[in-house]
Amino acid sequence: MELPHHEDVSPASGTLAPRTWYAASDAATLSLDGRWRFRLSPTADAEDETFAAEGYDCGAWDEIAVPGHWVLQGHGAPQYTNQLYPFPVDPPRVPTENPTGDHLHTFDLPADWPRDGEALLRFDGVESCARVWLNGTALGDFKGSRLTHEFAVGELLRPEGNVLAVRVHQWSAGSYLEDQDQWWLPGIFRGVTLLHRPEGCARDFFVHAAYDHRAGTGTLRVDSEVQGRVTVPELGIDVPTGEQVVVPVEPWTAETPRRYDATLATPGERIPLRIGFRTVAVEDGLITVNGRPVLFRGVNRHEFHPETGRTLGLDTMRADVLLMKRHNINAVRTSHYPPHPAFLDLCDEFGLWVIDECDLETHGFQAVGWRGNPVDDDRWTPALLDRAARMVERDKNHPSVVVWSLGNECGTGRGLRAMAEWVRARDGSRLLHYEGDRSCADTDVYSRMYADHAEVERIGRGEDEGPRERGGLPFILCEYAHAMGNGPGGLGEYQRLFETYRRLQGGFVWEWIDHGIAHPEHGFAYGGDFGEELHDGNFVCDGLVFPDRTPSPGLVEYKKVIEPVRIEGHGPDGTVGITNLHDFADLSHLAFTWSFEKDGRTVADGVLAVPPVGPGGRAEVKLPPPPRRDPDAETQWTVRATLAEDTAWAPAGHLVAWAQLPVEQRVMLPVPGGAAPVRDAAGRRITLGAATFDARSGTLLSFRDREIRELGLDVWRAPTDNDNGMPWRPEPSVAARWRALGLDRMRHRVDAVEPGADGLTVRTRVAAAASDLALRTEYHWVSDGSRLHLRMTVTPQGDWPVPLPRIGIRFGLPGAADRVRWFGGGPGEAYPDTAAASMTGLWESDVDALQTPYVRPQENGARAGVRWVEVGGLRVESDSAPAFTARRWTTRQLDAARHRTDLTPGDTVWVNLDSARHGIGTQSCGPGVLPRYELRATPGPTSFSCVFSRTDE
Ligand code: IPT
Repeated sequence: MELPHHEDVSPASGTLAPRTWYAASDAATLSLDGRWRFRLSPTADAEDETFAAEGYDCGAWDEIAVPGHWVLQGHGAPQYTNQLYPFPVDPPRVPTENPTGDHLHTFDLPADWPRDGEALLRFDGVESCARVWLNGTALGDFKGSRLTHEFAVGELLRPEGNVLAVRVHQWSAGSYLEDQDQWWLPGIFRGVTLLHRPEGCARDFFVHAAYDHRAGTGTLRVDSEVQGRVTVPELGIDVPTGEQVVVPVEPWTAETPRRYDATLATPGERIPLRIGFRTVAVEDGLITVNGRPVLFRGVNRHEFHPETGRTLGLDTMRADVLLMKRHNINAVRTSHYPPHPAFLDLCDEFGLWVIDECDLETHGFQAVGWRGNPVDDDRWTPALLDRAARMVERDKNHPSVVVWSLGNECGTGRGLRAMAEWVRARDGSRLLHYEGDRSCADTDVYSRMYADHAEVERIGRGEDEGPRERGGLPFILCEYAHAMGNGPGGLGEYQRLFETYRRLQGGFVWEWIDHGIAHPEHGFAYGGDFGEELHDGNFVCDGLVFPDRTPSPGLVEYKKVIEPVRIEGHGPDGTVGITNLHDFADLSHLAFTWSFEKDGRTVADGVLAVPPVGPGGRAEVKLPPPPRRDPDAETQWTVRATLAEDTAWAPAGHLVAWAQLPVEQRVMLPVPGGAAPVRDAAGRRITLGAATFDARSGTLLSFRDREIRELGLDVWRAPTDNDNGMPWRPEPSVAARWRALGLDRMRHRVDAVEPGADGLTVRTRVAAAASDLALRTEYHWVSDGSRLHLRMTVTPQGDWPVPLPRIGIRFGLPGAADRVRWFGGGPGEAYPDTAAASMTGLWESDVDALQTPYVRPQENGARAGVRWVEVGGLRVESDSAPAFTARRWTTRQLDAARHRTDLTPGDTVWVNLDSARHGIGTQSCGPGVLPRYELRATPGPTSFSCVFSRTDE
């Protein structure tokens, strides 16, 4: 049986050979983007092809925006799977149920459209395949969703009433090659353009621009299919194409993205070029650019917008690049397909190293033991080579692209080798990456994903086992630090390894953005919210920015961890070590300042003179003598490095790096005392100073007329995505073990309420049904009449087999409690292993702004290292620097919610003060919490104390 084109493994018919993507200065182009007519059918052959014929009446059809995905425009629904194919695995066949979108667009040529030359019709992205007709004539068909395809259409064009017809199937043989972890979103999702091509146009050209760091010279040669001249006025270059020229230049790097304006003039057109000179190599087992090893502080970027899916405007691409640059990120892996070409222009312009990845992933074959994997089946090799060629040819002239990646998660096979050989033969000036083949037979770098710290350290030391060829290769983590929900934890420890071992050249956090789809009921939707039969839930929301591109705490943490300048204090004499961690830039672009703070308030500040240390260099500078000592205050230095001048990506004053150097800690809080507990006549209440307790349960009821609810030990948190672990792993996650022990349903038994001369003691046993494990808790209350002091001691009973989520107190403040002020870590949330960016200071917020809007609700929003906090008229001080959260819902409600919109504020603000917390880790895909951040219940006991007073009297 002959298969229809969409089920055929062949990549395309009728399309032109791939070539570089560019805009010519004097060529006519006509964007065909806009409102198109649209008809959706349930199967590939429900409708015949007469719609493509001339004179077809599409009056009854709908309208749709092109570029766009029809499932985000009211036709059908998106579907999310991570690794599994959402259809039976029977390559290259696809299901009969195959949503098919017919598109029609009528257009006129502009009056000044040139009559000479040729015209091309260009599609920059169609998922998953297209068959195209112009004015009733079939042009051909193609697959390769995130790749550019062109047809020659000159002879078919007429001045007016051109009819473009495109049939798009959601599923095709190509879908087997596009099993990336993301929403399945069919449609013509990138632009459609008509390009005039004058006679004598360049068609394709290749800019070879290398940099010799020893000589300080650039070597330029532009190869062009059609002979022409290359001019670079600033460099005095004027040479024919194909001729090599060597001149002194400033090189391009991601830190110093220097480009030279140039022109390629062929007989038919003038093409503006922006040339960046740089040389990428592996030397002595290290990735070098321009002779220097580089460290990738990277992210994996999918193309995503919460309203338009993978259709991105230039403003969105720009927003991504600016956000990355402002957060010290210097590298992007275009996971897992070539991005819109305009994104690479931005990377060239602003400076980001790019791993450009081919549109290839066959992960779903893993579920069937890799049987039939297309990358190991010669029938598919032409399709693989087509994809490799379309990426390399389209993107070859971008200086930012330093590495080609064959694809992601395809297992291994001959097809990958064929791709590698083709890519190397075509472009020897870049490195080759593929993570899925541990032998590294075809790659220039040893790349892994989610390896834990200990293994990365072994690799760094060169102590890892493995094939010999791999031993000499540089190492990167192409994915690590899974940024799903609260986290990732453990970033700082990875960075320390990268900075310690030369072989470790950095990594790429997974991933840049949460793919939550804007939804009227759910806020942001994730897998399952569209009724998918098979889906992977919120695993699609694992980014450093929320769907609307607001930075998550994870991004703020990453910015701090990867800061390109390390500021360290050395002891009391006020010497500060400043290390320049840039690979190319010296420190002259930064301005350093110091401030001296007393209890969070700046009492003096000034400029810190730092020499323009070169890359890798270090300087020791001296802070001024500290202002007068004050034993009653906590004092510290804060040193900041900010941009000295405006840059293309941030204004002068933008904070790049900082550090705080503690000078003096405050002496311990005095424990008030004096008041004796008094039982009321009815024996129902006990008063202690200004506090009232329930005489039977020993529960604090009010303090200085402020009602307080349910104050007591709390050990539970609404599990984070990392607590919940990898859904596909057989061993139970830490959250599952917590629930099995009943930590989410602990009950408090009152064992004793003991008024005594020095205060009130309450003893409880906190335990869950069906378990003999318990936490014996003693509350000791004392008061001087106006302030109230609590000392809580928790002694575990039995052998607790899991770390506890938290140990602390929880209480409810009914009524108005909106403003929150604190002295401690801020402004954002921090957990034990995500606390690098937490800056000690005086902070203020309202309760709502304390919540971090993770797409799937979970533990969030804790502020760490709190010396005191004021909320709802209450002030709580502690010298054990607890963390606090304040919410208008309970932990139980937070735990039960699936979406943010499930959370409705109640009339009580629930406050937690934790003396100890379990870390976050990245076990949603990767290692769990490092041992030093685990909260071990056994051996105890632990104690915590704090002092309550009022703020509003
Ligand atoms: C890895 C994938 O490469 C990536 O696309 C994404 O799915 C990520 O995991 C998790 O979010 S593959 C995984 C099996 C390690």
